[in-house]
Amino acid sequence: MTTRRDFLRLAGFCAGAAALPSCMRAGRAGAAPAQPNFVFVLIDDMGWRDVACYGSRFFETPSIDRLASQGMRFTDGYAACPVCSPTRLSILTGKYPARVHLTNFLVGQRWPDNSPLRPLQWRLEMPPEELTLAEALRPAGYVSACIGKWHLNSKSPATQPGAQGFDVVVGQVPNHTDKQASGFTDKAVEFVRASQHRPFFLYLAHHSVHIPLEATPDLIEKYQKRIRPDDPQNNPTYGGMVECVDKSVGRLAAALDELGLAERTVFVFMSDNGGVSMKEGPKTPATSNLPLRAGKGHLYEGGIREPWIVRWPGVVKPGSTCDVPVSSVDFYPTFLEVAGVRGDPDHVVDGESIVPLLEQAGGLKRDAIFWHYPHYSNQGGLPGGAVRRGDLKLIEFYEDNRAELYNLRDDIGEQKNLAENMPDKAAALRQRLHDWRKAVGAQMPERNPNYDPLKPPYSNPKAAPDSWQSSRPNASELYVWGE
Ligand SMILES: [Ca+2]
Repeated sequence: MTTRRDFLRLAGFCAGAAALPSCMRAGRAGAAPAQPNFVFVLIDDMGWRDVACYGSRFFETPSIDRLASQGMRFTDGYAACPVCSPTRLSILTGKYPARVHLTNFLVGQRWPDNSPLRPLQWRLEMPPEELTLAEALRPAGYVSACIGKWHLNSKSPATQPGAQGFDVVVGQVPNHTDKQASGFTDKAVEFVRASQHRPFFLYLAHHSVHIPLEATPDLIEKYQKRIRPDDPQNNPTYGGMVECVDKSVGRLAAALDELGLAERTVFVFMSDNGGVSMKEGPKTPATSNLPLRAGKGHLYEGGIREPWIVRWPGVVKPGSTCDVPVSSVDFYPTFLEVAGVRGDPDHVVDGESIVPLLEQAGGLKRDAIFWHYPHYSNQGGLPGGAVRRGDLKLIEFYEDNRAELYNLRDDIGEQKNLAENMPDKAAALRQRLHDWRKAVGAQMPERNPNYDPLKPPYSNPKAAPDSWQSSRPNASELYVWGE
């Protein structure tokens, strides 16, 4: 049996030796050189439609749009979770959050004290034994940087990015008025410059555009002038924040051009969960995800569908789009395939490499993707799970086991629940979801025997998130229809 150490040695040997093309991605006609670099820009809480090339008329995102025009824009790209930390875990490990029991953000859940389900204790760190992308790429000669938000650690030093394969770690940069976006970008450009002669993996995870919303007066003024009565996206402060992260993308792309690295760099842009489309602190809602329903913290499309762009010169056709559903669990196996790294056979990966989609050479083997969010979210989301197979998506709500079924092809806004019209399809998808939960060992919340439906969810209303206000939210009313 191959031990992990043997595997790492083997992987490093193969990927580092040009004389062993079978280990590499050689042989593709006109392909980019083996061992491309990876730049992964992750925005915090940016919605699917917060980018002009995804339909926004309010936000200006010329750099992200340019990236899309040079690469592939996924219309059905998903985060594996409607909140932060679990999606980050899925990117860095290729695993569904349910498998690791890291199903909620770290750490601040406000569970109602009177609810049908008892609070569920989730994993409060990414387990140190997880083999992250940075660790998997290291034996192939990659140097890795984690710049910005990590959000996967406990107090244990073993859970910090430096202990998870990242050679360069920058968690804070002082004195920046844009939630550190420009400072993180400075550091990212520095890293790229310093690493230009070897393969690198840059994971640039901005704190922006997360609340609290803040922008400079000139940017706020600029976006105030762009407000139109018929446009549900109308938050000028958030507009300034979106512009700052767009500038970051532009500066990074320019640095890659200047250093002659763009042609051999896979550049990914995405967000970790949907936009904040409901009240959550001052100056919110941040955005509207319309035509998608709801936003961050919800299993409706607004909470999980993301801007998802991959630029890979010489391989990805410029200006292409892809509507195959893909998930953040797919990056790990994709990057490993691109880098020519086989991966540790002991490391379970839930995702599937999307290289066939990037090459427009075929489809994926799997036919469904899954979500498991057994928590109440600060945005009014209810504990549930979801499965998407083809155009159909089923959401199961764990409080009462009701299911909603939507055909996203005809009904991207999830307005017409087909569960009663299509009982066979609903039952089959529900079974798929249950089978998947069992297969990954998902944790389910228990019933609360003390639940009193006549009492409010929070005995102290002030403890309730904004979106709950004083009464139990009706999920169907929780999305902002552009008022
Ligand atoms: Ca987030």
